[in-house]
Amino acid sequence: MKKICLLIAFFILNFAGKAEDGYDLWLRYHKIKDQNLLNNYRNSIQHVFLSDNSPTLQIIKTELVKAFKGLLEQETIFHSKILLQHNSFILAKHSSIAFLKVFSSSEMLSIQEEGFLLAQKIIAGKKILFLTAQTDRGLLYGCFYLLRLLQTQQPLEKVYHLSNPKLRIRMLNHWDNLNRTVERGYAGFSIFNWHTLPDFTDKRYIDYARANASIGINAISLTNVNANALVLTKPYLEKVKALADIFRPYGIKVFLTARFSAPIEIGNLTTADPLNPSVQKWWKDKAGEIYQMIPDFGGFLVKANSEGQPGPQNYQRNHADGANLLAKAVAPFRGIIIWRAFVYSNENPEDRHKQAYNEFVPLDGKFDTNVMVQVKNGAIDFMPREPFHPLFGAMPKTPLMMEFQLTQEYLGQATNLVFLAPLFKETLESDTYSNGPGSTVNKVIDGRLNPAELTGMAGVSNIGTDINWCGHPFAQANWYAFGRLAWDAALTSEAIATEWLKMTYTNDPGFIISAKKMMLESRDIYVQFTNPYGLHHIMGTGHHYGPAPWVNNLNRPEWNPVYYHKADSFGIGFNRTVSGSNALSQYHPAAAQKWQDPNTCAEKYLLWFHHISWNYTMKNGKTLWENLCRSYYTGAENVAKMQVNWNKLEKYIDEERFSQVSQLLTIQHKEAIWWRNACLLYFQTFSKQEIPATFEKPDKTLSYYQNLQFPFAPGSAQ
Ligand code: GCW
Repeated sequence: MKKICLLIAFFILNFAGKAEDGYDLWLRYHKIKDQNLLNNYRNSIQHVFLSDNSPTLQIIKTELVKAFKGLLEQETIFHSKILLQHNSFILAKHSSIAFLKVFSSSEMLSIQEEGFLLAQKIIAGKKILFLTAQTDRGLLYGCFYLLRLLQTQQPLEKVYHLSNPKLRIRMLNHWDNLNRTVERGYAGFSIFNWHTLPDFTDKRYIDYARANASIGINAISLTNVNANALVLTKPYLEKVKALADIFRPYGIKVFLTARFSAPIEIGNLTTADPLNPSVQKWWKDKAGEIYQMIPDFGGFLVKANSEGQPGPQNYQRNHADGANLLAKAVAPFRGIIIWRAFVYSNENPEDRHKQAYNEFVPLDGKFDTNVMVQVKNGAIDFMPREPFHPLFGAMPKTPLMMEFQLTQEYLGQATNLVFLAPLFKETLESDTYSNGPGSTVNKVIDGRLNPAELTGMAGVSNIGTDINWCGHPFAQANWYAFGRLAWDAALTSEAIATEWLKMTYTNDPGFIISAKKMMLESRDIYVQFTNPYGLHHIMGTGHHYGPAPWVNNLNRPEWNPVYYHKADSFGIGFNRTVSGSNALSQYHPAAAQKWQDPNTCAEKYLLWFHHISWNYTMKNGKTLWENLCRSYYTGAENVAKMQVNWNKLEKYIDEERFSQVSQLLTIQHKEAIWWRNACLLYFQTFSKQEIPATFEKPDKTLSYYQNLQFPFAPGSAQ
């Protein structure tokens, strides 16, 4: 009995209150175990100078108290005067420490509005760690940078880090509806509780803002781009104001999605024609009303004339007319308009790949200066692998904002472990050749090629009410990676994975090496068992869950998977060369040239640009059919290997998150086999070739897979 009581006491002491449900994201402040490092940190930063005279500085103070208590198990001694007689940590805007003359004016000038400088200096034999910035926001970002150093156990000795974000707008786009469903959301309901706002402040709003600030995200669009005009009415604007007030001290601006027909729906007008003076006045008045409530309101994000959304083309006007209408309304308040280039029309028989370019390139130079055009990373739709969108590099007079998707609509949703940093990097590092070799997509968006006042990157959020925010524990890494890359796209996927793993799980190298390998390979593995060699858009209808390459009965041709893979008795793939849709002609000739010949085209894009015979000999000497089979089987085997490797990591981390990932990998493995069997059995009806005998035969029939139904799969559009 005594023994049992002791055991229970031991359990309570050690584990009580330490449930690892993932809620803390990467902001976990668990005690540092390395004693030397711990002593060193304790000694360096126990004394802190910080004047908490603004809401942001108070947030910094609260964060430091929490972090130092957790990481160092040490109370922080705050000082209201700068004391140089202790080792200490001084956080101050440059204007308040300039008299110390520790930094040169050129150093200070190189810190931009949101940047910071963290540097250790020895003054009179004492180690003084300075964090300085031009703004409180800069200090907040610097504070999270310092905490990251501690969490990832980096030395503070001689630290010198001057950092400025490379993009001005680093934004999450929520596709959250007012009824709290989330379009393409796989992590529960919307975290924005419109019913209890504005009077009830959910703690989640604060934790959400903290998490965003910790990775430099400074803008949020709260609502779905398939917009509901109601959010622009007074009662909803009061709720939006409540959120904006919470987010402001975290450096976050709020944007809303504007439904183009709002003047009709909530304004009693009979038209939304952008050239109509009453419509113009309506938007001006609406902007005035919003800015009176939310003086730093960011502006509007707009999806127009796309997938049934209203827009200027309903009135025979173009996208620039539409964007400029709104731009003029918010311009007096320094607001901006983010106008999406994701457009395609069912009346247009042209390859969907080409439609955005055709509509937008002629408008280059016609947008007001406070308009950005937001372009998805690829021309189709956030596919597991896409070549970069031909609009990048083709609109030199228009600031283009990158749109990535964090929510894994086409990448296994929340049941698959897929780390997206390699996908983001692949696009950002692609060469558009627009201004000669080396004109990467990244240089297009960060204004290095054509200087732009407005620069930005948006990520479609993967956040919901699930206790761990993102559904899959590793999906948090995609939110994290997005913020880090929006701040600095030069970071490597490996560096980001390492940081995230250390902060989220443990610094133990035994865990890091293996888990990192798994993350870095995961996107390629996903491509192998779903969309090899440039196949795309062959997923299930509506919910986009699982494979359905056979679907051919949807109203719009370009919604059908058969439109994209074009499998027939000859072969498979979409011919986008000059003998086909010629989408290749939209790329700079130097970029197009790399892809136009199937014999030299990178095999990862082969079926994206070419219709290829089943018997075509690929680089490894095997036929396309054999390689397709090999890819689907290898992909599924690789998921099995991920399972084995993950199971070896049990000893390093908490049972709760270990088991969640382990169970999800089991689902992922089943899904990989499903994709493999369904796709190969279906494509086999065209190739008329056997799956090589070395591979186990699918244990179900094609019709079994074709009959699977998922009426309640999450995330479907409403
Ligand atoms: O990927 C598609 C999604 C739609 C989405 C659309 C878009 C918000 O399936 O759900 O609508 O893209 O980006 O507008």
